[in-house]
Amino acid sequence: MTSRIEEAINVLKMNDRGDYTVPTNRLYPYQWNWDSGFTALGLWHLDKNRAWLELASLLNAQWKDGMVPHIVFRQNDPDYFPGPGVWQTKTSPSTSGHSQPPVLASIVWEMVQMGGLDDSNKAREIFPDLLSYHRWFCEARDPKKSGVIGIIHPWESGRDNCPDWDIGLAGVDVPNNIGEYIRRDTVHVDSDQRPTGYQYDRFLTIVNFGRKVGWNHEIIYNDGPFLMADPGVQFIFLRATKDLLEMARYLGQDSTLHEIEDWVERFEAGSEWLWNEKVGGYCARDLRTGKFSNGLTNASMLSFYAGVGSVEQQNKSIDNCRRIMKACKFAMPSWDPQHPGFESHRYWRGPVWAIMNYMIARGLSDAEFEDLAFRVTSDTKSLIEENGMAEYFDPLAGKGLGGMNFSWTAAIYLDLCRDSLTRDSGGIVKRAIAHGVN
Ligand code: 9WN
Repeated sequence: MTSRIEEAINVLKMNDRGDYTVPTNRLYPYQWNWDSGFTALGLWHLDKNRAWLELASLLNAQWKDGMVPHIVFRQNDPDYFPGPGVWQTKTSPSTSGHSQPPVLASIVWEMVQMGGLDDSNKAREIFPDLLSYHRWFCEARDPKKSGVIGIIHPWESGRDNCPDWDIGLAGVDVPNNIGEYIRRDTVHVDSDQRPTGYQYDRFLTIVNFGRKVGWNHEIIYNDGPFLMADPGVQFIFLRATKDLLEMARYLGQDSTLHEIEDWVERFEAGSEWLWNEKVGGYCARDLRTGKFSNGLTNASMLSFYAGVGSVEQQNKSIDNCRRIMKACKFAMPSWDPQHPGFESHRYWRGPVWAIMNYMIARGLSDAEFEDLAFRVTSDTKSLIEENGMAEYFDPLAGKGLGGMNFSWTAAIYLDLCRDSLTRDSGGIVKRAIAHGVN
């Protein structure tokens, strides 16, 4: 039996498609935005050039207006639906039509801090792209300058079928002819671990609207079928903007400082709109109706990662965090287990995700809740060590779910083992990198 470190290296090699990495074979045969970000972090510990190439290939698909799309389609693969023919973005390469949680600047900043001159030079090369990506978020996803990011599709949150979106999806009118499509995801994974048909009908209705208006983001923001604020994207964006600012200072990008500082101020202030006093935490909220989602998620716990909230708000979030952790064998579930709608095995309605845990643990540690940060990190390690590189995990039973041999789980595991990788006294890592471990 190979060690989990060797297995993680092998997973990244198996999913390597030259200049990008697929999340996993067959289920997700293209390049995804935040997957590539986390994968680059894992790759960095093995091969720095390959890690930078992962980010460069993603940024190669950046739209002229600055958007980094959520999927890059380099070819048409019948294993995934909806493919390029459904999105029809008319871009080269073909892509989907919206974005995903903008982790890129945070990942780049992490790589620069861990690395040397070469890494700084690579970061300097892509800095303008990262800046224009953030500018796009500010303009297209907060055109009224309210300091609140609006997502136009649950897929833009990366937490696709979370109960957070139930109120927004209830308002999406599905036309009668929407029934004429064939899902591919449920061929690869049990359907009780995936979104329902009700949700897919609405996911596609929103995509069809975007295609109809030629992916004009002004129209989509103003008149599209779905517009919600997401604590996940809000806090990941705010943290990434703060990291971009640090990086700008470090790399001497002085002319950009003022603009980035303004964004930090704007989105720190705007985050208050997501505070749900009734629940005692940050919740998703419908931007058109003002209605709150009434449950806590793993994204709610990213407030520490973004560094927002008064002492009182932080204490309330921490009380909830402790309560939720007590109710689960493994932290941090994607939906409050003591709340209706919790399903321990269904995708973003309960399971634990290694990438979310990575960010939550960093935030808790930054805010000096070290005991909680430790619990999240050690649970992540245990889940992976006991079950392998699964896409997500059951927070009660600990079982690995969804796609297996998953790139971002492998990448986070390698990052968690960064000290052993550096030591590599038995040369296991070097051998695994050179030959693979089949
Ligand atoms: C839709 C690739 C992606 C992740 C998302 C995750 C899932 C896609 C899907 O897989 O979404 O984008 O088809 O289910 O929810 O976070 O980036 O791993």
